[in-house]
Amino acid sequence: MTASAPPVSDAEPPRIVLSTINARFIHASLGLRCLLANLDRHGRPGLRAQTVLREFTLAQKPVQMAEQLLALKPQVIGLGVYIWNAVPSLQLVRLLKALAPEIRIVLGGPEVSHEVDQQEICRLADHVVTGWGDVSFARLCRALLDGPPPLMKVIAGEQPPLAELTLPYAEYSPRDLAERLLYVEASRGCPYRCEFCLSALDKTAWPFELQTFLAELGALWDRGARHFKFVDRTFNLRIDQASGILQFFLDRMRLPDGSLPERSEVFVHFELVPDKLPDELKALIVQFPEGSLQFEVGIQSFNPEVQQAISRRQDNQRTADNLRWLLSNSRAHVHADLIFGLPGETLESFAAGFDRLHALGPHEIQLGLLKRLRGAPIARHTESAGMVYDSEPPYALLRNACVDFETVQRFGRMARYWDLVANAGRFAQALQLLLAGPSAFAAFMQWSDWLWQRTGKTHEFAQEALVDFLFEHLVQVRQLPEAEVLQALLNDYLASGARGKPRCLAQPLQAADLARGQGVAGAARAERQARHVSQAQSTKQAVRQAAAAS
Ligand code: B12
Ligand code: SF4
Repeated sequence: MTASAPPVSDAEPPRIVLSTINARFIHASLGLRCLLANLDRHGRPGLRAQTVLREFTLAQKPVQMAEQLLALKPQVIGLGVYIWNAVPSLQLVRLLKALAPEIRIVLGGPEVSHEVDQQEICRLADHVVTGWGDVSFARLCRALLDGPPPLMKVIAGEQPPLAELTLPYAEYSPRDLAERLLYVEASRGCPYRCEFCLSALDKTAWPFELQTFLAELGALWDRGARHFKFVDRTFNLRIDQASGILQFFLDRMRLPDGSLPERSEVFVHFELVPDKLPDELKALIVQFPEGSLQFEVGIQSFNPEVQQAISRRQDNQRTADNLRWLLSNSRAHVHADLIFGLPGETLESFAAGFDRLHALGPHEIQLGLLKRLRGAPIARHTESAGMVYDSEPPYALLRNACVDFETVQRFGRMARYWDLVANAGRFAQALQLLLAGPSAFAAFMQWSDWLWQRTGKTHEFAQEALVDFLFEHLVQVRQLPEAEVLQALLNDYLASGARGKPRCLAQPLQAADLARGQGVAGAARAERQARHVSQAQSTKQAVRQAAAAS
């Protein structure tokens, strides 16, 4: 059910169902809400009221999705297809076509917007809308329901001036507002041409009219929304627009006396172009309270030759200066991305880039493996750079002329362990010991290779097991003083609030308990307080992590 339109009544089943499979429940589909919001305006009055939204997650089975969709007995099912749901979406469409071939299946979304004729899912569907769907889906539905029937199977999505679109934010339900990360967009497209990225095809960016957008944001705020992720590819492209948005949030966070709080329940996530941070933006950024602002800063590679090969324009010096500024002057959580496997990037040059980035001290470094997205211009390097990709989504690189399969696999494990040990933020002190030396990358790779040999797994590590493995590695392999290692692990473990019993910390934990002199009642009180604080923080923590996932 949505705030803007009444639900379809029991007596009158929906004629259209819009559906997609989100990565997780916390991610609400903005794309489908855009389609919903424009049905009346660009289809015909009354279409919105004949439509319902059904979102699934990757944890659900396609057969159950099919059951739920078919129970609605619609005439048209529109399905949003993305790289993360390409496989279950194909299974779902197969089931729907086998069970109810009379239902018109319309596909849309980035995964089916390119290489249409090479995809089984597109062959099975009745229609595929490529690119933007806001206007074209509405028109197609009108034609499917009222006639005359459309002649074309594949329809190039029309991109109207943004002012002609109805914004989708009233389509967020009260439950979306309370429990999910709200995606919002102040602009579409990107003027840059980084060849690994689908937005490279846009060639330019178009802003939504600022006051109209802020009015919608204000309405969301008034309904209680506090967690926002901007999907703008380049938030700081237009400084006047970015300033207006930052000012919007600052104004709403102010206390009655006009000051800003030290901490805030508000959470806003933006993607930044790293080499563009004028003073006007800095002056606003510094005012944001702790925990309220998160920036995703795409670095991808610090190697100028690689940047040139993939047409990425980036001033490395200015990027480093801006990151340093953000980390030392603002309270924003900074999350920086690197991509492994770009054409011309060797393990050594990637390591140098990682070390350079790590030295700047971002809160998180996201280590991604290159993927060949359908339609992305990087395909032009496939032969010349010896790129071999997995043929299954997400089409990850398997090897290229610079890195062999074994190295790619090593990197994949390292990235996974990096998430567990570094990005999870539970080993601040132990990480310093682990990464010490001339190259943080080499040090972490050594630990990663060791942990893989020792355990043969990359998942299902309890925190306590990681503590014991870190102890073993730091003392036996790195030969660090046992007392120093234990102290670091103990401090990290206590700070994390975990309550288990890592073997290596059995004695120190007992001693710490005694030293704190906590009686049974004191310990129980402390635990209750900890539980209370952690419940209050958990929603925001989940939102922060979901926003950082990319
Ligand atoms: C939010 C998001 C995610 C979320 C998931 C959200 C969810 N719902 O579950 C998370 C963070 C999990 C995620 C992960 C990844 N993502 Co992502 N993500 C996005 C992001 C930032 C926003 C999507 C959005 O809301 N856009 C705004 C809406 C308005 O646009 P839209 O969704 O494209 O919808 C329009 C059209 O596509 C179309 N449309 C959509 N659905 C339908 C349905 C029908 C019936 C019709 C007719 C039309 C239609 O009409 C809509 C309105 O015009 C986009 C970038 C971007 N700014 O779009 C990338 C993007 C979708 N992601 C991308 C990629 C590559 C990834 C990753 C592989 C990245 C990685 N880690 O390497 C992973 C997936 C990992 C995996 N396991 O496979 C690519 C898409 C590739 C693809 N073919 O799908 C994008 C486009 C980024 C890019 N520029 O390259 N992502
Ligand atoms: S990586 Fe970022 S800057 Fe480059 S084209 Fe994609 S969205 Fe634009």
